[in-house]
Amino acid sequence: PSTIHRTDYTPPPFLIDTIELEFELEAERTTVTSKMQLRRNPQAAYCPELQLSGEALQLISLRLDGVACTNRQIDEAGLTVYDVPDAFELTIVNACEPASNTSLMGLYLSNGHFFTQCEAQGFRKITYFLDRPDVMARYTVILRANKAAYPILLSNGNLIEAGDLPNGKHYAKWHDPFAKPSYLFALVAGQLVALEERIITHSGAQKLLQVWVEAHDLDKTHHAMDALIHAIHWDEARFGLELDLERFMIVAVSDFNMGAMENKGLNIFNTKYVLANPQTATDSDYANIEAVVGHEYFHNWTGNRVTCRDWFQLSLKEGLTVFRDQEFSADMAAAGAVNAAAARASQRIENVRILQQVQFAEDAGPMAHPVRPESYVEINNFYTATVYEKGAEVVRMYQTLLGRDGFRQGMDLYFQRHDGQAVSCDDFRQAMAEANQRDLAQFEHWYSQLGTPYVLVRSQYDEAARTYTVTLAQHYKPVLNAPYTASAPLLIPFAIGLVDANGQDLALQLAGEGAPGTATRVLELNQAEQTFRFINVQTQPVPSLLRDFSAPVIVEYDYTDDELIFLLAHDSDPFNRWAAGQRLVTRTLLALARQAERTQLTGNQLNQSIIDAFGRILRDETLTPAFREQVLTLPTEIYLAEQMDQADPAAVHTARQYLRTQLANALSHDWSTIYARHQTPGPYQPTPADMGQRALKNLALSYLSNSKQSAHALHLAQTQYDRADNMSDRSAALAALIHLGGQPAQAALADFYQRFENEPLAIDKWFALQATQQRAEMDLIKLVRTLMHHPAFTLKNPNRVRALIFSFISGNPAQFHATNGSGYALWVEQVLALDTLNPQLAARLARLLERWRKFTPALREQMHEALETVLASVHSKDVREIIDKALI
Ligand code: HT7
Ligand code: ZN
Repeated sequence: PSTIHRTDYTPPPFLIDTIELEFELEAERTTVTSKMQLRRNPQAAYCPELQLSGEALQLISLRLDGVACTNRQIDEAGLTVYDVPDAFELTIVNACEPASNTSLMGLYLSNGHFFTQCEAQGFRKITYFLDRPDVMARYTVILRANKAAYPILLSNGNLIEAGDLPNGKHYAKWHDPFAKPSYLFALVAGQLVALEERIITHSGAQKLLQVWVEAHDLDKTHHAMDALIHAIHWDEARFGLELDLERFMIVAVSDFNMGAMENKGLNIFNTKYVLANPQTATDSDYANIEAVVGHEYFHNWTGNRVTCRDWFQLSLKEGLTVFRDQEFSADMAAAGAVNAAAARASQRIENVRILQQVQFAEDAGPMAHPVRPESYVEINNFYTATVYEKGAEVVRMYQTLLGRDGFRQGMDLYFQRHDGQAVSCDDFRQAMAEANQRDLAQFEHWYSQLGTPYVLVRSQYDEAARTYTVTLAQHYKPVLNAPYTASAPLLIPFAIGLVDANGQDLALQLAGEGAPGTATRVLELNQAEQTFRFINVQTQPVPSLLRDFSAPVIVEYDYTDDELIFLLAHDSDPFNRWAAGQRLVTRTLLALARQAERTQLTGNQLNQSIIDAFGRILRDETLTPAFREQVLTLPTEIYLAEQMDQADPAAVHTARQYLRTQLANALSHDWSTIYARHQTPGPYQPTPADMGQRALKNLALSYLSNSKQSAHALHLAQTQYDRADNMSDRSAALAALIHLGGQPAQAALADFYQRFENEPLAIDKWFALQATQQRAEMDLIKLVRTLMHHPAFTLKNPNRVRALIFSFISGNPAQFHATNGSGYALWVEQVLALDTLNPQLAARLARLLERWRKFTPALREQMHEALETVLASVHSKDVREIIDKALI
């Protein structure tokens, strides 16, 4: 397979102004007629022939300006039409086979309904086309299908007409008034029902909102609808962006490769990010639904109205839209909270936790790439944490540097200039710069530099001069097998505070400034090394560095344990309070892991002051329950292994279990009190306050089930399981019961399965809870294999595969990395099984071994062998790219 390079971009030789599509929808063989108006692109080099992409299609006929055309050729990449005129009409009739399409790209079937997924390059599996985002056309779509089997026929835009046809068929005609790239095309046909709402937007226009689902799921659509309405109002208020279509539809589908898809006016969603009622969805599900509904809706402007010139610019829409959905979720949480700042901070902590855990590891491995990648083999492999999460941090830094108003002005200029266009990350940066009269040339490096930057901090207090000097130096660490250095220094907004001995923030004053200013200062680090001198500092402070995580970097500063305990207790920046706790606990866990590699961990090996510090947080009623839960949640085993020079999953597991048990026992009285006190009376409500209470209470249950008081924990878990009126409580109780083991666990698992047999998303939880259980005596590989033979398991449903196989590998690294290689054997089998079925999902699974060089020699060798085994039999370019890169 060939590598595509960013710098090879050339404009499309032809443009397509309009396309009329007609579908004869049949499961086995669907016929597509496409009539397109094409013309040569005046901006492009002359090209005599027209090359259209097409995959797995059968060409039935081709006419050019109404005349049958034979001057053409078909190969595995598509259709070439030779010697075409400057402007012409092309009519193509082709067929595709939805029923046998297991890739979930293009046109496919799920539960007997038709769906499409066209991003990034799925449209070419529907018909021959210039399937690239800078070719934007106006679509008119006619769908014809059997009326009884497919009573609902949907596509993008507005419904123009509908009616019956002979032979039990019917049709619907849709027109989308906005030119769009082919990746935003969608159709849905099936037996669906909708929850409907009508709203009036800012300009007074009435809009129809619909959430389409299978009939038995209608009671689970209200939260998604609420989220959609909130998102519409939020985008008007925060960015002045209004819904531009008469109707906006969301459709839920069970078989889906990702979370959701922002097709113009017809968003298609994984059921996991739409369906919720208190019985089947957890608090996290409710929060994720709000975030994903917001995300896809916000794409209507950032992605659809202004789209990407080429796929290297993916972060232009994804980074920006993730930033927007994060801001939306933070505003929503703050609006519903007693302590708005705390609610906002908890959201920020969750966002950063994912970045640090997933993106930092990606950036240090063989798939490391800049936010705007330089090359790819398969674009589906570049829907990554770097493009999404680091991309969102890059956008956030504009706001940190320019202020909220400045950022808004930049956004306004961006839309003013580029509405209806396909543009690049440079165009976005240019709009931000010009709207704020700032030179942001240096900021470009955030798009082109791969790897996580480190900021080394040195500080010096001069008691006589009452000055505190902070030196910031940016650098990179060579990563395994991919040594790289910075091309040039980045512009890093580095937020800092200085905390005095009483735990109070100092009003910061830099040398040369006439008066003290704010407690937090955003220093602009734009050189390799820079020194900042604060004056009028009366006593030696403790620095609070990178407040609110103002840049996606790793701070290196030699905090003592006591300083971290101090910041954990006093920092006014809640994010840094959490970060101090995480630094402390990570340090402790890594020391324990090193010890576990040499000897058994027995007795109490912990510094009592650390336990006391966490105990104080746990008991501090001035802190929100949500925040306390976050501070007392230990870093994951994957994150911890990543922090070791040589990842040793077994040692990490031992260390983490040891610390959990120590914290469980030392604070067992507090855990019991917390458990009793943080019940949520009244009916289930997914409010930030109730969610926080449930999170803390269920963390207490989890710690108690790891404590000596297992009989007490068993009683609490059993009672909670039986009485739960919501899935958060029921699944947390089930997790505790599984952990405690024995007959109660088996009985609860059987009950759960029976209760939710007809709720696939709940059954996913049933698989995931078993796959992620932390019981050393349990052979989980054996269990996973047994569960793979369960009648409810199928490789064809990505949610199910993620629930069982992905959850096991990421949630239980110690067992997956068993020294006998049984985990790797499972991985090889499943990557190869998925490789032909669903290459996109197979590649995601393949990535779970990409960090093999990081591991201890014995594991590394076996992982290497597993990668070579896959390479020998792989078919898809998706998986091949991952394995090739891992083995370089
Ligand atoms: N823009 C979408 C990305 C996407 C996707 C979605 C579903 C299936 C396959 C997909 N490939 C790419 C989702 C988003 O970021 O909003
Ligand atoms: Zn997106």
